[in-house]
Amino acid sequence: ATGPQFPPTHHLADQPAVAPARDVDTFVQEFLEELNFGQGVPLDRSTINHQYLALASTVRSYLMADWLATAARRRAHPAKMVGYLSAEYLLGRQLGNALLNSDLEGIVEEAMRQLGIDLAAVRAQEVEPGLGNGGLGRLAACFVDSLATMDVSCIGYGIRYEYGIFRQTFVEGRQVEVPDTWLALGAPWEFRNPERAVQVDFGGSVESYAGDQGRPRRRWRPDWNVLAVPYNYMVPGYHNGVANTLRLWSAEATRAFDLQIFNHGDYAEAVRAQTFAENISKVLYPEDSTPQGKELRLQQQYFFVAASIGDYLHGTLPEDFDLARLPEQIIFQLNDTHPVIGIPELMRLLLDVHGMEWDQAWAITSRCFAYTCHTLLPEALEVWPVSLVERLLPRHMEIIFEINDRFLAAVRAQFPGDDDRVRRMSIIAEGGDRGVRMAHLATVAAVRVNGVAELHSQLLRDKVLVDFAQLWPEKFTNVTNGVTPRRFLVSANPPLTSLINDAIGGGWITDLERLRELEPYAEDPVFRERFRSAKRANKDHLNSTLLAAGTAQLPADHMLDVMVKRLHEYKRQMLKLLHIVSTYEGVLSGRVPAEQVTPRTCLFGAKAAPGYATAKETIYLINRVASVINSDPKLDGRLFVAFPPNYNVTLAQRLIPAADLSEQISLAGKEASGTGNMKLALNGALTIGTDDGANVEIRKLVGDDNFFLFGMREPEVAELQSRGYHPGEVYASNPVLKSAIDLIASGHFGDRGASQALMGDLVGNDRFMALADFQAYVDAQAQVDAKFADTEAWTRSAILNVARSGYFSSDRSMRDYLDRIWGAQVH
Ligand code: 7GP
Repeated sequence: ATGPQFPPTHHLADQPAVAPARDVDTFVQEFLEELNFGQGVPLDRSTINHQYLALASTVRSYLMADWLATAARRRAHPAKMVGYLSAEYLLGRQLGNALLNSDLEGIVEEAMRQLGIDLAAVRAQEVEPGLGNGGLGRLAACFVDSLATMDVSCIGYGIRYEYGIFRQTFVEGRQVEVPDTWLALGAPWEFRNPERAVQVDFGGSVESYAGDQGRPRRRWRPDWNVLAVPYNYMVPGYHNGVANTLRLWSAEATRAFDLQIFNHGDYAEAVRAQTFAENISKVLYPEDSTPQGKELRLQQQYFFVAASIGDYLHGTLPEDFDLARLPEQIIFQLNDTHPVIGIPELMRLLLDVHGMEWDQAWAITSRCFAYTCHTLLPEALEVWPVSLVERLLPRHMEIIFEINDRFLAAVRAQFPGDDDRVRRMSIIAEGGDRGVRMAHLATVAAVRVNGVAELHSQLLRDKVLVDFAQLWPEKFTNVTNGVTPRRFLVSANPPLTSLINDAIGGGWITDLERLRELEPYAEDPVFRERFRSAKRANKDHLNSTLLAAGTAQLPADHMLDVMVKRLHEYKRQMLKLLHIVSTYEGVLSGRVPAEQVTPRTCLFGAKAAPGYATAKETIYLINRVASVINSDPKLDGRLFVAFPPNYNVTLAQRLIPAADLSEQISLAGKEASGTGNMKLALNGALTIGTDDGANVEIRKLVGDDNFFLFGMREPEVAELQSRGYHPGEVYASNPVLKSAIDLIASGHFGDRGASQALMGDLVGNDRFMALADFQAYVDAQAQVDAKFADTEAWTRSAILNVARSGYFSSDRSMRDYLDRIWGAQVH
């Protein structure tokens, strides 16, 4: 091994440049200065928003001290760095996290109390930065939290979208999207760093010229550009004085571009040009698990990746750095295919800007990237039209062709005469509309390719990328996802946190496997009662949040059964809805006496991509079912359906600690991992789930007695698929299922036309086999009811879920990336 290695974890930072005082009096003083001189108001005239901004700025200065100290220490002891490239970071609120990680909660509570400020109201003022869609974006946020906590040198690169994921509202049950104006009331956590702006070029053509000693070379003549301006966010580690950087790029018109037009006196054209440039970071594409083949999206991808690699190469590394040693200094982790255009970008810089020959440039590039795949849906893999890439990034297209030619030559050498294999593996999809398969490009160039749970990684190897796994078996690895226990347990669930602390101390917060020490407490009736009272406190807290949002209250004595995740057919919200409707139909038809129904509140949280019609129709149906069921006296208040709008990280932090049952019911082989499943188990919810994604590992760890498994396994799904699946036959042969579907289609829940269309599609197509798993699901739900009736047994299982979920810390995921990917010394 050569070059600097990753440092051991948990180093304390050196002294900061200016050490903040960390006492209440000083904090009060600093806060008032921010309020008076930063916000320009005296305390008695300040609004909650002034107070929020002043408090955030005050807290930020503490993070800044750590950030300066961390940077100074890293300069003195350089170590290999992780450049995490992600188009999404679903951060959640910053204030609570900053207070927790920098250990300022006590000081701030007392300071605000002395000033007569309502800290809870101030915290509620924060609009979370929703710069991501779902699992992939939230995972990136958990990973940067863990890396800071483990004191690993990392810079997270991404896009500062002016509008994040839309705010979801319901109008007569239908989803209506409202723009997310998260920056409108101020952005106290970021600081703009205009001197480090990077110009990003687009378009134009490529020309040949004679280089050194007359060597023929190529160079890009772009015809437009934008300025990428960095905004830094500090990522504090937990109680360790470390703050890493999250650098999000914002697009602005370049001065030259602007001035040139202004000088021609065309004001309107100058403004148009500016708007055009700024559109690039204007809005997050609200797609989840499907690619958006839009030109603007490719512009976004290249924009942030070119800025990030440029920033690292030409802004971060010392000027005289020998680029041959680049792989010892940096590993760029590609969070799905969105940043994969970075591969030809690095090649271009090494070839065209630094004058290297192909073999040397490739030797470097092919050691600087690793690729994480987050899906199993073939339709979710990005393919960009060659014509588009050629027009937007002509030099990159040339480089991609060259990478492909050399790669396919190697494939032919290994598998002579196997033209089919060559076609399958090519980076270029041939046929009418030629396309660039970004996952293939990533796999060819990456040091390592990983899936996000064991089953997913196995299916990547055996199915999605099987040809590549045959060629390079050592390239493929798994890193099971994880979640940060700081945000999703300590911060979200104070009652459970203090219960755990009382039992086993606080060491688990950075060493989550230590939750195992809770196992014996599952047998302690006093502990179990305290555990239940923590759940009740969380339910009350959730209720007060829902009340404030104007959403219906949840009955306190109900089982809280939650399904929170993006709305997608493969996740099968419809399957859960069918169970709800069949329970209701059982009571209506007299098949089941109401008093035999377990009191349950079924809670959904889900956004649908605005263009995803079936998903939106499903939301509309859930809302209609809710309004009928919630007001039907025949159910005697035993079944309740809640669908609070705008599920986001903030709501997740309230909801997850209150949950009793976690719904993880995707069709086996479709959910890459899931991370909500981990958060819920860690907070003591029992899972009802299929053998899919990380459910497999959760069940293995918590034990079969503490998990409700149901449904087809992946090989059975594949088998049924190839045999031919006929949902209509399932419908016809299962009277309970048929009655539920018929009740919906009859218009009992309103809008008969919409109901019939959705049920028609289900019975006719059922792409994700909800009907095939229906009976198994209903049977498993009966087991849930039986267990819930035995309060002590349920609580025991819930405690064991907490005790055995330590593996799902994102700290462990990061250690796995360090061991299996980032430390990897390759050929
Ligand atoms: C998600 C996967 O659907 C989910 O199973 C996984 O837990 C999560 O990534 C984190 O790995 N994928 C996305 O959110 C997504 O947009 C694009 O995938 C292909």
